[in-house]
Parts: sequence; C-alpha cells; structure tokens
Amino acid sequence: MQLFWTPASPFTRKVSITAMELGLWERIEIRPTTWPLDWGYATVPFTEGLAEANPVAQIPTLVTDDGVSLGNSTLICQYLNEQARGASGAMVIPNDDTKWAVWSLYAIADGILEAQVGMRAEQLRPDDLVSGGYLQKQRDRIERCFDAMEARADELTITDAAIPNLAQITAAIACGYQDWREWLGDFRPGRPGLAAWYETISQRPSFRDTEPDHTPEG
Ligand SMILES: N[C@@H](CCC(=O)N[C@@H](CS)C(=O)NCC(=O)O)C(=O)O
Repeated sequence: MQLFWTPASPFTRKVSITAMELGLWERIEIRPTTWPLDWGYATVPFTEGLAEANPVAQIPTLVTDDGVSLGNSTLICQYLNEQARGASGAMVIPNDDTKWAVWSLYAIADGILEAQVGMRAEQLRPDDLVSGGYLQKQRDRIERCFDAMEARADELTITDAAIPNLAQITAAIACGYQDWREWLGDFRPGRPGLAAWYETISQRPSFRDTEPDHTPEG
C-alpha cells in the first residue's frame, strides 16, 4: 500500500496512528508530499502522482495493493480496520452495538479537525483577504465540540479494548493539533476529564511517533 502523507496533516496522522495500532504500518510505503504555503486558497503544483491517484488532490490518499485509490481518511481507516480483522483481531471500529456511539463521538472529533484545518488555510491568505467572521465561526464550533467531548470523557477512556478506537484516536489528534498550532488556544481550561485522558493517551508510541513538529513546504 502507498500513502500520500505529510507529518503536518491531522487527517494523515489519523491514518498513520490507525495503521500503527492495527499492526499494519510496516505494510505501508510512505509517499511524502510537500505544499506551497498558498495551498489553502489557490491551485498549487501537486507532489508527483497525487492528483493522478486522487483527483481531489488531498492527503491522505491511500493506494491499495490492488491499485484502488482511497482518498478520505475515514474511508482509509475503515479499509485498514477490515485488513487487520483477519490478521491480528484488533480493531479500531468495533463490530458490536457500541459501534454507533463510537461513530457519533468520531464525527464530533473529526468536525474539530475540519475546523482546525479550515482555520489554518484561512490564516495562510493575504491579510486583507482573511475573514474574521469565518475564523470566529470555526473557533465557536471547536469550543462546542471540545465541550461535548468533555461531557463524554468516560467514553474516551480505554477500558477493555487492547487498542484505542477511531473516536479516541481522532479526539486525541484534535487535542494534539490544538497544542501544536498554539494560536488555536488551550483546550484544557474547564475540561479536566479531557485533559487527564489526553495526558495518558498521548504517551502511546503511535502518538509519540507521529507528533507534528513542522510543515514541509514545497
Ligand atoms: N475529509 C478529508 C480531509 C482531507 C484534508 O482536508 N486534507 C488536507 C490536509 S490536512 C489537504 O489535503 N489539503 C490540501 C487541499 O485541500 O488542497 C479527509 O478526511 O481525508
């Protein structure tokens, strides 16, 4: 499998952590991508092969060993979950009646990622084109979603499962992105459950090995 990737993308990090937790990381060949800083508001030259594999030209994009292109992180994680099922038995998406609670929490966490990346793209625009209203709307959304995760902090705590589920993985990535892009603000004040949980889950090797620290520019 080939994965179009950058260390800066929270959606790509979701796929990387999922693959590591499922024991599939060694089967993935990384295709590093670079992005000029105007990617957020202009069509840019794409890393070789990306737009050919996926006309949406976003990362993550996974090309399976059968040559099928999957261009969306949720879909890629579902694919990896299915690949792992036979091999290790570990799953990031449960196959029992807890499944919909996991998807429900996942959608909230993924909504934060969409808002965070939307704000990042907006801030890359020339100053006179930045919309303060748009940025505030995303900030409000992020606050609401972190509050909802705090209210459901008990669902985030890993209990009997050997590996975190996709909602837990995505929620922790949202917390980590908030820390990395400091201008987003600290998610911890008023959210003790979420803060304590993040402290623990972020120590897992899959999280430590994928911590973002730079944006590769092309
Ligand atoms: N919903 C998509 C979002 C992917 C996404 O927004 N990727 C960003 C990087 S974090 C990207 O490729 N941006 C480049 C662009 O939109 O041109 C997913 O879950 O994979």
